[in-house]
Amino acid sequence: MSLPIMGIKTAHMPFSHIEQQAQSWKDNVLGAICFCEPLSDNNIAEVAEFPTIQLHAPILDGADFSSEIWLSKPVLPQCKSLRSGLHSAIQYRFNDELLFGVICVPELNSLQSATESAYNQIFALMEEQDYPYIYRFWNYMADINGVDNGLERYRQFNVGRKDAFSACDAKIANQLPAACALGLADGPLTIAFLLGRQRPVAIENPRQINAYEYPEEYGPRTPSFSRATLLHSDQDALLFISGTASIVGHVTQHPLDVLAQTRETLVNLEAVIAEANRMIGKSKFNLHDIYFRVYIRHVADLSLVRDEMQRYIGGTIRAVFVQADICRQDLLLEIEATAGHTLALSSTS
Ligand code: 3EB
Repeated sequence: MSLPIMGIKTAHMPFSHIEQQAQSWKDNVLGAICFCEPLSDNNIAEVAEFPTIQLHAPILDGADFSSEIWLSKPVLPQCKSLRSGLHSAIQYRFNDELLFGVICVPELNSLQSATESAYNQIFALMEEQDYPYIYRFWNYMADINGVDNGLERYRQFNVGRKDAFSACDAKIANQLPAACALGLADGPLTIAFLLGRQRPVAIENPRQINAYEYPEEYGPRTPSFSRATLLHSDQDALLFISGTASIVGHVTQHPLDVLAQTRETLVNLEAVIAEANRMIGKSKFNLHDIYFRVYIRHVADLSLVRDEMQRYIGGTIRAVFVQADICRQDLLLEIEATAGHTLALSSTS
């Protein structure tokens, strides 16, 4: 049996703290997903030594957790240091097990073609650098509920993404990574992603129709994502939970009731967590020991959502609350989460 030789972990902090970290810490950073509003003067995405997406979204609460940093965790001293690369518009950083990348694509013709182009570039990088598995996609776009070119923009995104997947070899085309897709006030299509060489397990939610099987009323192509991806070794497990909303079956529940949507979303999160625990055969994951990112459509709903989460979960919750638009007009919030936080990966060689 192979020993774990490398690992991954996350850190959360306010945006302004990243720069102040020691060089030895920065050397292990694969990449970062940062929320800041107002957009900070120091545009870290341009100067950082690691791939970073800097998202222009109002932080409503939890600024201490507003930047998510993915770090490699060397297990043995002989682990090689991280290296960086560029591929088309992608900036990436990698070791022998993991690759974190970011890409921003301006909309020259349509959001649909920008999306297809972004995903084609990511899939080409996967082939070129031989990181065959996708663990997580984070997708951000302007005006997600707007309509142009005759189709709602989120639906255009789904067409571009699905068409890029379909054009790939089955090895990529059949994958259903964890994902989120949110609307921001402005900015280009911005995507962060994490790839690796260990096969993840795709988790679905028994309360929900699988997103890739949604009926046609939600658009001409289905969304290519699973409810969570699970990475596990003998010692450890890491769970990436996709953006989760108040959907049962394929139908939005409680369209005008943010409290009821919050509860329904938490029940969905619990269902996804229960599936992950079932898969690894123990109750490793729960709603307490988890990092949440909560996207809220209407700023005024913050205290209702936050207090309901607090009441439902109890204890101290680790969460950042940001204003963003959700991909269905009737959804008032979406919650994503990472659980496990650290993982020792087994050697693949
Ligand atoms: C849903 O369950 C809500 O298109 O990548 C959640 C997570 C949602 C990911 C995506 C969309 C996506 O359908 C929306």
